[in-house]
Amino acid sequence: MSGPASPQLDLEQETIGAIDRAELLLVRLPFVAPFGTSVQTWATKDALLLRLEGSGVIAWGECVADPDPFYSPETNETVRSVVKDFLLPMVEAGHSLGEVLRSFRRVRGNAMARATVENALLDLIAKRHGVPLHVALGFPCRRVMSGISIGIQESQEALLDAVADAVANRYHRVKMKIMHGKDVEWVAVVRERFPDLPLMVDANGDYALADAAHLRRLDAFGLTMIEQPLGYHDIYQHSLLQPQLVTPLCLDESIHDRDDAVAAIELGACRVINIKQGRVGGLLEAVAMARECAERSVPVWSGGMDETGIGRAVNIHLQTAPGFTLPGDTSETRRYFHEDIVEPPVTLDADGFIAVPASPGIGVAVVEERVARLELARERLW
Ligand code: OSB
Ligand code: MG
Repeated sequence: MSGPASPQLDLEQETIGAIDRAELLLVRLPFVAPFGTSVQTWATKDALLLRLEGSGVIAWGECVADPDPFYSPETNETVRSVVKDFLLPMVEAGHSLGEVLRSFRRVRGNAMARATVENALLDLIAKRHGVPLHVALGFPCRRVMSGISIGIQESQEALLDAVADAVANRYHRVKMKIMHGKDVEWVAVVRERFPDLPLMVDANGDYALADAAHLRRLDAFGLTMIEQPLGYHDIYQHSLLQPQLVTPLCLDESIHDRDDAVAAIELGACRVINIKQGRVGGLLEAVAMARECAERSVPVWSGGMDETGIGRAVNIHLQTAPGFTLPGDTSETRRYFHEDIVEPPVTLDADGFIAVPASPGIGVAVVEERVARLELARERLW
């Protein structure tokens, strides 16, 4: 939404207001095709959703955790427990958002749990003001770049087909997952067929520093970056690997907050950062992290966690913030789900861009009848 300049909200000062009902729901959406990484293959998206209802507004927060701790130590079950027993009890109607988020700092780690609640509160506040999230955050609308994350494939032919499809749909860049045994040769065949494609790889921590010579072979392919080659919470060893490579490193799993991002940059552990709002504790930390990175001339992009339309919309609003200068992992809904729980689905325009939803809050409508059909569990907390 562009139009006349909207009065910028002072989000910190916004009071939470009455919440009449709070529920946690677990929904299961089958993926169009299983999504494989070096750490796990997921056949369904099991999303934990926080639904808040207050003063005639319904707000949603989507947790980006998985049922398992294979990408992140947090799981849907740990998030459920932390939201229910610690975070939601800190949300008081008379408090400001700033006060609530300050009390959340007492909860160590558990960033995905904090993000679930924070994002739902931001949706609530934005909807109460009748403005889309990006306006509530203070950012003008801009079209968002698209990017696709192609999972580990059974064969090089299947990989080439998937890349060809992404190119035909005008995605701005392609990321392919790699792992031991499916790396250098697999990148080589893609690069040979698509010499000019902006291409990157993501290893999800499958390598060790001892693999440096092997990883150096990737320098031949002009990749835009190599994402998280080493351990899932390492920064130091990445700082030893980066000088051995021409290709920029990008950190994902290792970065939990602004301090991690600054440490990684200052130590030379990476030259790009993947910001997943869920992994870093919510939209506001993600925006602040992007600003810190921009001040250090480090480009960032918005990662994805195969979110339903709720989290996908949040990621799109996030990319209106300064610093998001690279295409992220935001791709069309139809690549993940035959039927999503929101309308409308994310689509690409003729130039491969994504429009920012213009309706209040997350800006997409949750179809509650579909949620009810797909739900595995529902628990009323308030
Ligand atoms: O490492 O970025 C990752 C999905 C699940 C867990 C980890 C990752 C991913 C993706 C998919 O790469 C991003 C997306 O398409 O949403
Ligand atoms: Mg990643």
